[in-house]
Amino acid sequence: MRFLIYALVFFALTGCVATSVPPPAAEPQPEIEGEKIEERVEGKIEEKIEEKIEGRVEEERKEGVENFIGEMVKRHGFVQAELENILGQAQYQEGIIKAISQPATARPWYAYRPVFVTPKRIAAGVAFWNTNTADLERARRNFGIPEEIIAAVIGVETFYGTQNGKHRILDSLTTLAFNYPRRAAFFRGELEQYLLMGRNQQADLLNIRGSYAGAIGIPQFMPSSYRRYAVDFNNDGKIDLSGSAADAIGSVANYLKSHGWEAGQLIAVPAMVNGENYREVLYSGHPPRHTVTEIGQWGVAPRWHAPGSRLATLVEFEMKNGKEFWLAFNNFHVITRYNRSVNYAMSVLQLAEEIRAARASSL
Ligand SMILES: [Ca+2]
Repeated sequence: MRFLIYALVFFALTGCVATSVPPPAAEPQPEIEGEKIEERVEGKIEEKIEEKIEGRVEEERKEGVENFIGEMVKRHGFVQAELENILGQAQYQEGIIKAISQPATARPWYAYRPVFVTPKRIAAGVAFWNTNTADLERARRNFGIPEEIIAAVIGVETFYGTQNGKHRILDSLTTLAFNYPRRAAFFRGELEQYLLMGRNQQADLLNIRGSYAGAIGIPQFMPSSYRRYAVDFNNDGKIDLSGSAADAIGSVANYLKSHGWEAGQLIAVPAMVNGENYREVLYSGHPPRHTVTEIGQWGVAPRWHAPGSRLATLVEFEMKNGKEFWLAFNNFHVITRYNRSVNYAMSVLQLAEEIRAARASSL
């Protein structure tokens, strides 16, 4: 694109010189003149290019929205005029495209941990637990998820509901569904779920806010997860993940339980490795397949006690000087269903342990 702009500027300038600028006098043209022309021409061309891009964005969007509405009417019996009204109020947000297009730089663990496991986040986690003791305890009893894990997930996601995201979900989802071809299918699916969520739960689709990627409320649920796993945990007849800490707590617990959490089981323990064969059993995003005893064949051993018959996998974390290894069990894998990164899962685990320890010593 930049090359194109320069090429156009070059041609435009030569055009100008040939038609309107008088032939060079004996004295050289003051430098400023040339710069001014260049700036003017460049500005105009950039404006034109911007207009063209804007036009294309609108065209793309119009076509996408029309098709989408047609599908929704056919598939779910929505009223066309109602969808036209809602989607007509959605606003394209350039910033959302910019945010999602940024290359995901996977931060190494030694740089990731200090962002999420901080004294502030630990203290706020203790406060969150103390404020919501009864709901957290009920969630543990009903779903088998420890209080500190639920608190830590919410702590990492939104700093306990204080940073739920400022984007209108309708703007996020429509921008990504209709102006981000790379993941259009995924975000059209989420937009579909969002509309169904609005219909079934009478949610105010125009005003729900969340992340630029469409994650909603205190636990940052995408609309598909909202519909499948969110629960009305305070029994007031509606699910409100933006305003109700109780609903958020019950929903996080239900999400983890539904993804296979095993109550009372280990999450991960530090491990040591011997030789290079350990690479064969490194975590690859699948549930653990080998027992702790079997994994010993690849030179891997737990540093803390772990039952030999438990299924485990090996996770490595990048430290400033070398690597740190952990044997991770099914429950660790379940946390990665919330967010696919092992750094994420480990930060939830370590924040949880810090919250539990800090709370215990404060009681
Ligand atoms: Ca509720």
